[in-house]
Amino acid sequence: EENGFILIKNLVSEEDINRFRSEFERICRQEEKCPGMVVMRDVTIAKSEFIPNEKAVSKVQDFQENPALFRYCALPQILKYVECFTGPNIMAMHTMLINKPPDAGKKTSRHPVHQDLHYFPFRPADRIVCAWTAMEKINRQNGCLVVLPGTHTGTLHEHDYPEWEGGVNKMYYGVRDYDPQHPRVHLEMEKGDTVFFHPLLIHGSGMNKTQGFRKAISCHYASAECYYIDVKGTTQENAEKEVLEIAARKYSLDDISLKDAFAFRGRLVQGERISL
Ligand SMILES: O=C(O)CCC(=O)C(=O)O
Repeated sequence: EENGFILIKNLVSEEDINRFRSEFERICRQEEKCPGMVVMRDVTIAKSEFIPNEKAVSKVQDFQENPALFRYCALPQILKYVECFTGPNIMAMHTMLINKPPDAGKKTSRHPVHQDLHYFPFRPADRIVCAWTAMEKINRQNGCLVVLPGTHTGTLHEHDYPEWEGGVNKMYYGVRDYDPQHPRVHLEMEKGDTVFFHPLLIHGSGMNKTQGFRKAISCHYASAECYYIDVKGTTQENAEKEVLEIAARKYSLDDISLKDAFAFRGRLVQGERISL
């Protein structure tokens, strides 16, 4: 209520985290492919020669068709907290495994501060929550999450690509106008610790100054009673445009909306599928 986030220690078992890690490694080695899953590379390695290992992959997104990773989204101990925000009918709307690479010296491993609601064409915001679990010890050295407590009580801000000299990763929009003096909290976490946060909370993550690949797994949930909105004519239009360009390029889909993209990848994890 007050801060817009809550951190629960030791919520996901070592055994589960190790399973997610080995499945991620299989995906990197291209031993596992599944429909809809997006495998992304960091902007600094995107154009380099392809090496099929974890060094080439910065993020795996939309793993709803991969049972080993999607298991995370249905873990009962996670849903117990999620239900406090969504109520009993729960949809998993967006999934990610983030493999933040060692920074190549251009600071591109940072994630600019943003509000996740910028990407979502559904409401109300208070019925949406993100779960983000550390897959190893995560601290300021390897680029932990940084949050601006209390910002979830504000409105959705305009987002754009930050003008960073070294370049910015695809879809890493940053919030345009926020108070740089606002207090910040760095969320240092141990393997298995999980933070739940509001989609309006301004947050990002720092540079990875280590040689390791910092891993976290995450899912955005929404109440199945949420409703879709049309983002045309709103500040979210830039995100929609880019998602639709990708859909057209990758899947030759050219008459869809952001709503269709979410309706297609959303999966029920508890209760009844209602309007999402
Ligand atoms: O894991 C990270 O570094 C930040 C993830 C994040 O904020 C996001 O993808 O929205």
